[in-house]
Amino acid sequence: MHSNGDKAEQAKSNGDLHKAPVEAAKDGGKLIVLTAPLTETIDHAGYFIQMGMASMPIWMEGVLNRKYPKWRDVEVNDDGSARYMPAGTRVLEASLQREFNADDIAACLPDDLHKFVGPNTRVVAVSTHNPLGVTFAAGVYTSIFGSSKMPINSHYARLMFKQIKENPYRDSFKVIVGGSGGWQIIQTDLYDELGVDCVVEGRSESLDTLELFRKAIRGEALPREIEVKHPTTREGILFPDKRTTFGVVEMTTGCGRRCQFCLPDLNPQIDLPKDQILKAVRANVREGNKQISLATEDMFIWGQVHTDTPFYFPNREALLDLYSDIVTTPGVEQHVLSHSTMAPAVVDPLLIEKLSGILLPKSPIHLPYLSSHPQKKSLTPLIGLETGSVAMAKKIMPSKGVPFSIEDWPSVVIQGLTVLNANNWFPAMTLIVGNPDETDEDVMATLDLIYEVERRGLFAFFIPSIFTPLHDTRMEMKTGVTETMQLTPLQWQLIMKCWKMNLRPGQYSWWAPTAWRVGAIALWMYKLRKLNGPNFKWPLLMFSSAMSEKMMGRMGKIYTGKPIKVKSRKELIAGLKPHYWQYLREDNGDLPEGYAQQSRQSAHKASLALPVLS
Ligand code: B12
Ligand code: SF4
Repeated sequence: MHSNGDKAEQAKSNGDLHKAPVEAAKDGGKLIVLTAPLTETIDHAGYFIQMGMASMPIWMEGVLNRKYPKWRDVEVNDDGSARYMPAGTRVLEASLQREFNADDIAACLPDDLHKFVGPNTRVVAVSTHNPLGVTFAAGVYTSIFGSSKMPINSHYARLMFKQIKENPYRDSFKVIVGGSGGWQIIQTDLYDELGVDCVVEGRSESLDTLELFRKAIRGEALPREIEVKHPTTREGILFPDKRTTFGVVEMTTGCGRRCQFCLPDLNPQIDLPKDQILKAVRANVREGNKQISLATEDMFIWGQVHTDTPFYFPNREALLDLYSDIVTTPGVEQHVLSHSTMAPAVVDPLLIEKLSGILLPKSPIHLPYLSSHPQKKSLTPLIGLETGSVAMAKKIMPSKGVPFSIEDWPSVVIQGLTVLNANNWFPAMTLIVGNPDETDEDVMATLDLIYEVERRGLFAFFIPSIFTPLHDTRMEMKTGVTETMQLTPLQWQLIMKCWKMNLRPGQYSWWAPTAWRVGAIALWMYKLRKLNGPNFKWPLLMFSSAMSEKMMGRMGKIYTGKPIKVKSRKELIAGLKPHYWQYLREDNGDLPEGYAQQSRQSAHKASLALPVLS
């Protein structure tokens, strides 16, 4: 095993492909070669580097290079294949190995393609998460920064496609693209420019995916786009026996809350077997990974899918057991949370407290200004806030807060965040700006909620993004704001207020201050005022703290928010439908009036139903 960092990557990453020493593929190359963009494969600098690369334009790459001079140093195996690859590529590899010989398949980084692609190659399969940067959050920030709208990740994805297109054997193989970002190629119709033959939407385990590869190997024409089925059972999901980027191991698929804009929610709700998860964790450790992250839309549904209890009442014991076995697996030194929802923190605060005891010691994230943990550790799951407007929430995500009513969404957010912060969880919360039909009142309601968070001294990293109608979702045909120029003063204020608040713990979210504080006003004078229009001016001045918010409010330049009525946890619980009471945990307290009587009656009924022993 060695690192490929010191070679001619710098030259190649600048698009200068011909300066790299070219070794021919051994024995005519592999039948199937798998690859993924370099920027989606790296994992040695933590999650945030990839998120930063998705949002920062290519002209800001120097900022990253200074912060992480070695970010390109990816480890490769002795034969030149990749030591780690994004989980999607690894599952694809496992899926193909059901049909094809492992020796006929190689997974490598784009710069090493020439070592594996030869006259025998019939398929180059690409897995990509976000190749063109036209998704939530990623698009908006690059367009705010202007001139080159190309995010760093997109630059590297395009470079990979160029490397494949210019391969001397290009005529003898097909290029098949898959992964959660494949739809971006379909939607922008960049097939020819990128040299892509076919985009697969859906999972590699599908038999239709295998048939597609067979067709390509036979040299038959492929459809431009194909939708393949998602497995519907736990057994249908495969687990790779190799190392993945960030040690990503799947935990669940689907979600169940049915938000209208959401793509993963369209997948079947499945929680994956613990023994398989642990096997994949051990495979990562065996291959040198020290970090693990369980991929999920909502970690709290695991252990409660298709049971007698609704999935939004977490299975405390199952979750504690799973996470404790993961973090105590020998060799696991770091564990990072992926996605979750907010309501479970209100439903079961004790679960959060107990999980913190298990997970904090292995968290690599330190927030010295915020955390009360002795080593200042914290947990930062990604949680969707999306809007603070109940009217908008009813339209786009009526079940986001179940078991609580969506009418109580702002209270669920505040109470949930209170529980999380008390246990050193400081989530990254996404917001959607410019939803279809969004009114000034909707934006003001979201600002009210953000100001309430600030007033209560709570903390989350708020990540606003502009509404993107994701292909295949229930909002696919809707349009919201399409250019930053169209943003209203209030929408701009919301975006800039969120970032101003994010900067409070300062240098510890390195990419936010770097990206946003670098001469905010100078940048505005130089180019942003033309690009983003007059509505940007006062929000930017507010962001840069050029004048106090109070003063700007008095001048009528910004909206300073109004206090909102927040229900306590007890009040939220009291508002639950009585048939949900049976799922409450008594040790969390705040039980509704009449609870004791109801549970006595259920216990009595249960005892009558017991068989009589003689
Ligand atoms: C872990 C994760 C991350 C991690 C690590 C990513 C990595 N490189 O490994 C981090 C935190 C860095 C990350 C960042 C981002 N992410 Co992310 N992430 C995820 C998450 C939770 C799991 C991804 C995963 O590994 N799943 C498991 C694997 C097995 O699934 P998979 O990749 O989809 O692969 C399957 C199929 O797609 C298919 N397949 C995959 N490749 C191929 C190739 C071929 C040829 C074929 C036939 C099939 C195929 O088969 C596989 C299974 O069999 C997903 C949500 C989810 N549950 O999928 C979001 C998700 C993919 N991310 C998302 C987003 C928006 C982002 C960001 C843009 C967020 C941001 N603003 O910063 C960035 C972009 C990063 C970048 N490099 O540009 C969105 C995708 C939206 C989209 N593209 O349309 C998702 C769906 C989350 C969401 N609910 O919105 N992410
Ligand atoms: S809670 Fe998140 S994952 Fe679930 S449906 Fe809504 S947006 Fe999708």
